[in-house]
Amino acid sequence: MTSLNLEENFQSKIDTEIKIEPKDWMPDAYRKTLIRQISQHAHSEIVGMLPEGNWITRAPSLRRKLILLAKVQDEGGHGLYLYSAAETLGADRDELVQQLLTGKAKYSSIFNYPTLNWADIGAIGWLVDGAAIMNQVMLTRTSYGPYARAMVRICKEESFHQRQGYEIMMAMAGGSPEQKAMAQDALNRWWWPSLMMFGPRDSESAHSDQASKWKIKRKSNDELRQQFVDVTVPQAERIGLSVPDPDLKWNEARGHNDFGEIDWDEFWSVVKGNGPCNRQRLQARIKAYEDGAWVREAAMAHAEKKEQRKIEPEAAVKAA
Ligand code: FAQ
Repeated sequence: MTSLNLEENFQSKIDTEIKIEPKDWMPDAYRKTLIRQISQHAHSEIVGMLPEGNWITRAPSLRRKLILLAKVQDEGGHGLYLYSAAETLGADRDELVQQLLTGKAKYSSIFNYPTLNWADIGAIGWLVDGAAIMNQVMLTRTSYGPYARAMVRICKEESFHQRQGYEIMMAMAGGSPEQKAMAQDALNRWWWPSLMMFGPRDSESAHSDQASKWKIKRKSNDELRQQFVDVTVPQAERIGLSVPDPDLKWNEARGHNDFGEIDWDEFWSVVKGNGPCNRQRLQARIKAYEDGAWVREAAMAHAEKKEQRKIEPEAAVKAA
């Protein structure tokens, strides 16, 4: 087939909802876009373990500690799935990790904000996982098979995460006046960064048009952001908290909430590495990578030994 035919065949599969699988022909740019997005997503899950991991030792009860431990572990698992999905496209996992550690690769802006107290753990589950699900439910229908399938399980787990966060907020909002004030303060601090998770406005989004044609994205950044606002506002009202946006107002004609302008200077500053915790997050990942060197070396030595045993079973037994 000529490259034109290959391209037409590829696009017609996408148009007729046939998933693209690892061994199928795909344009280089499709492969590159997916590796970029999936690896950024993987990095987000791994860096996303840090703000909450910080509170495992300080959870207010054994029950809360167990739940948080399980949640943070789930995020690590999501990262591993996603690195594997990127590998099916020919990406090298070590290279992807190096891109994160050297600051070359992006990860979600949200994880560069600090967790100041326990209410922040509730706010992260409710808002950050809530926003993540909104985006990831769409990705269960993305055109690349391995990414879409990974998202199905990830969404089930994220849904548990969102509920545990909302439950923390519900308990605090229904607690003492001090606890309610902590919950409100956490909502105030996490609301706008959560809206930023959906990315720049559609008019500023460099990748959206092409990603929509390839059905990598099925809803735009602004559509998902609006959906998140519409779902979350009544949840806040139900527990007696108020969303920190004076421009927030139900618009009967649109059938959606109108909401205020995001501080896009803050968004780009965080994306470019200058948020409150960017340096701290990268340092934590670099330290974890360096501290884990012996584990990688031991695993490699073990794998080599096993391989050797397969090739020369007797020599290997003697050597042992
Ligand atoms: N932060 O043209 P677009 C989670 C970058 S998982 C940093 O609109 P695109 C689970 C973008 O990469 C959260 N950078 O890009 C959890 C691009 O840069 P590039 C992560 C951002 O790809 C919960 C440039 O701006 N989820 O939270 C951000 O079409 C709790 C132009 O933007 C995913 O990664 C941002 N917020 O749309 C874990 C989902 N937004 O590459 C622990 C998969 C945009 O040109 C605890 N990703 N940028 O240098 C996606 O759906 C898409 O990549 C978007 C961005 C929607 C994020």
